[in-house]
Parts: sequence; structure tokens; C-alpha cells
Amino acid sequence: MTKKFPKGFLWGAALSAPQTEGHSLEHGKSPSTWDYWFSIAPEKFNQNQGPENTSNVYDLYLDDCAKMKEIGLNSIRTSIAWTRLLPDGKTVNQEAVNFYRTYFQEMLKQGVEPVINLFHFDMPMWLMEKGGWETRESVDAFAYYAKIAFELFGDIVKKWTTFNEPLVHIECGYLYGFHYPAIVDFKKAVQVGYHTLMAHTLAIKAFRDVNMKDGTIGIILNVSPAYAKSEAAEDLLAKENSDLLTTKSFLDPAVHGIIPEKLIQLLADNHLLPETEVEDKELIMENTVDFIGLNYYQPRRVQAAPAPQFPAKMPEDFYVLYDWPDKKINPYRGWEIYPNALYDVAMMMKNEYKNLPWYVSENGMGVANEERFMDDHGMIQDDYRIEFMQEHLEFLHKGIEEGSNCFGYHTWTFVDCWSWLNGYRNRYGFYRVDLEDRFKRTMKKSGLWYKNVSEKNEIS
Ligand code: BGP
Repeated sequence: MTKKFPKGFLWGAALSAPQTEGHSLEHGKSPSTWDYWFSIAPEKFNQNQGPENTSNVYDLYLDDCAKMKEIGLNSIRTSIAWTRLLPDGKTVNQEAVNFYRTYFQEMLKQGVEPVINLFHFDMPMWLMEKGGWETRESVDAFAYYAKIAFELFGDIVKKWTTFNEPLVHIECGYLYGFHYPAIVDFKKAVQVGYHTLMAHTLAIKAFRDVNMKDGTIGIILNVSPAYAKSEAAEDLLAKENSDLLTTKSFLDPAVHGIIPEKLIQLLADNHLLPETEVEDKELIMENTVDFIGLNYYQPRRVQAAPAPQFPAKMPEDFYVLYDWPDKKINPYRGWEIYPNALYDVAMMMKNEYKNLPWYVSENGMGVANEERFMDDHGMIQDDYRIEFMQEHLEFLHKGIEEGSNCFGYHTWTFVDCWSWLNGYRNRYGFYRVDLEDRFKRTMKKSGLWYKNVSEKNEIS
């Protein structure tokens, strides 16, 4: 049966500056933590592929914008690199302004609405040397960058977001050692999270001050809804704690202007409260968002921690993951595939978040060695990806039918891209990038499928 999506629905894909632009130390750009980390520890990166080895968008953006249209995208989300626009945090790099303006204008010419994000894991090295998100200085530095970006591009970009997945630089950088500076310290992680929230808040304030006509602003959060192993009180508490720390920590202040009381209590009980300033509470209350983007890949299956430490040393003292025996898995990425969660997320937005406009800002399936699926004409027959999107869209549609205010669906990603420590191991794009010749892109079967979905604004 045909399932129609609301009029004006955004069909698109997401990407990011650091994962696509290339020329990461050229054209006036200063190093981010990624450039620095790669320079001192290249062996950490899959096949020694660093941030220079991306999909060459800096050179190919005109052609790429035509390719967006070719597969029916009516919108795209990418980011501005802070280190390219303001290499020292203060001085505008005119070459970057020219690049981003032509890039965004070309999108518009092709009928593709740009959704522009300000931070996608790419902390400037000059700021990291001063402590990065651990210092309050980062909050003002980010607010300044945001204001400059709104002033420079606000005439052409109407949809803005502050951060992509702020949890990632907190968890990967300050809890689990995956990203630079690879510190393991729960209290520091909370402080980093708090400064990130304040940086977001002050960027929203800067946006309101700039008073951009027709502009809206939001934040992009990764959502992994928690499902408890059982109805036992301890498992339900584990679920509540997981949701507090990973979902409500940013979603509540962004939408309701309040950090949940239960979260504050949990942190206080465990001596984890961050340093704050008196005016922060009011700033958070006054600067809520216009919309939310939610990146959904997998749920979080949780149970009570078997031997929690007190006070907590790690989030695992509040909940631990468990392996759901019935799960369907994407073996390449190791992530569970559970499309039903998109319906639950849609209902959560409707019932708990004022039914604020929201969209799926990333969803997708990374697969290794995709060349196995190449046909005689060089097209990757990625039916698994089509099935993945179809199933997720069915559950999203059910949520929309029941009144959830979802205005779009973006996949990760448009063209295969460099993925941090994973390099090019897993491919996600509608277009394949040839690693021998990064100027070559070939449409996959999913690109044709998406074009049809977008043009008809329906799935069947
Ligand atoms: C999201 C990030 C993206 C992208 C994607 C796929 O969390 O916003 O930057 O990397 O995940 O994940 P990965 O590349 O690690 O497979």
C-alpha cells in the first residue's frame, strides 16, 4: 500500500565538512584535532587514511550539487569547518567565505535546500591547546564563530543547526578513548557536556540577535532510545538513567529550556556536577530551538549494572548494555537494526517534546567491501540499503500518521565519505567513491530508488 509523506517533506542526505572537503590544511584552514591526531598517530586510522583523504568536495562541489539533484534530493545537510572559516578563531578567511557561498548557492540553484551545521566533531587545535570544551572560553569562542557564520551566510542559508551529535565528542573524547584527547574521566566528560550545552545556547542567542528573516535553528542529536531488559525495577531504573544521560541531557534543555531535575540529582549524588555560572539557567530557558534533528542508527538495550560503584566512575555504573538475543544486526558496523524505534522516537517527540518540528537527520547502513555487489555496468546493487531505508520509513510514516510533526528524512550519506578512525571501511553513500580516483563517483542502485521516493513523496 502506498504511503504518502507530508507536503514539502525534506528528502535528503547528510554529510560534514571534515569528512568530505579535503585540503584540510590548505586554503587558509588551520588544523582541527583530527589533523593533529592524524599527524601524531596515523596508525590509529584505518589504512592510515586521514582527514586529507576525503571525497574532495572542495574541488568537486559544483559537480556534487548536480549529483544531489540527479538522485532527487531536495535538501542536504553539511557543516562549515570552524577551522576554515576562522583559522585563528578571530580572523575571517575570505577564501572560505567564497567557497561556502558558492557551494550553498549552487545547492539552491539545483533546488537543494542547505541545512548548515556548525560543529561536527571538529574542534580547532588552537582552542584544544587551551583545554577545548573543558574551558569556559570555548563557549564564547563558539558563540562568536556562530555569529560570524550567521552574518556571512544568513542571506542564503535559512536552516541552521549548532552541533551534530554533541554526545560523541563527550563520550569518545572524555570517556572511552576513541577520539582525541582520549581522556577517561567522567567528571571532565560532564563539564565538557555542560560547556557544549552552553555553547549551543549562546549560539542560539546569537542567532536571535542577528534576527535573520525566515531563518530557523536547531540542534542535531544522536538518539538511541533505551529498551530495558525486563520490567524489574532495577532494569527500568537503568533505562531511565540511560535516557537521562544520553537523550534528555540535551533534548530537554534544547526544547524545554530546562536541564532535568532528575539528571541534576543523579550527578549531584555522584559528585559529578559541573561548574556553572549564575546566568546560565536563564540563558538556557530563554534560548530554546525551533526544530530538532535526530540521528537514529540503533537502539540501546540496557539492564542494571551488576556491581555499580558509588560514587559512579563511569556511565556503566548507572546502566550496562545487554545483548538482545532476537536482534537483527548489521555485521559490518556491529549495530542492531531496529526500525520500530523510529516510531517510538516519533511518539516521544509528539508526546514529550511539545510536538516540535523535527526530522530524521541521519539514518543509514554502512557496509564493507561493497564492490562485491557491483554489476557489469559498474553499479553497486545495494538492495540491503534500500530495504533498510524502506523499513525505517515505514515506521516513521506510522508516527507521522499518528500526528508526529516530522518534516524530513536525511540519510547518512550522499557520497561515500571518510569516516574518522574507520576511514573508508564502511560505505554509506548513494554514490560510490573510487579510492583509486577520488574524483570519480558512481551512482548506486539506492540512488535510483531514492529519486523515485523523493519525486513521488511516497513509499510503496
Ligand atoms: C554519525 C556521524 C557521522 C558518521 C555516521 C556513521 O554518528 O554523525 O559523522 O560518521 O555516524 O558512523 P561511522 O562512520 O562511524 O560508521
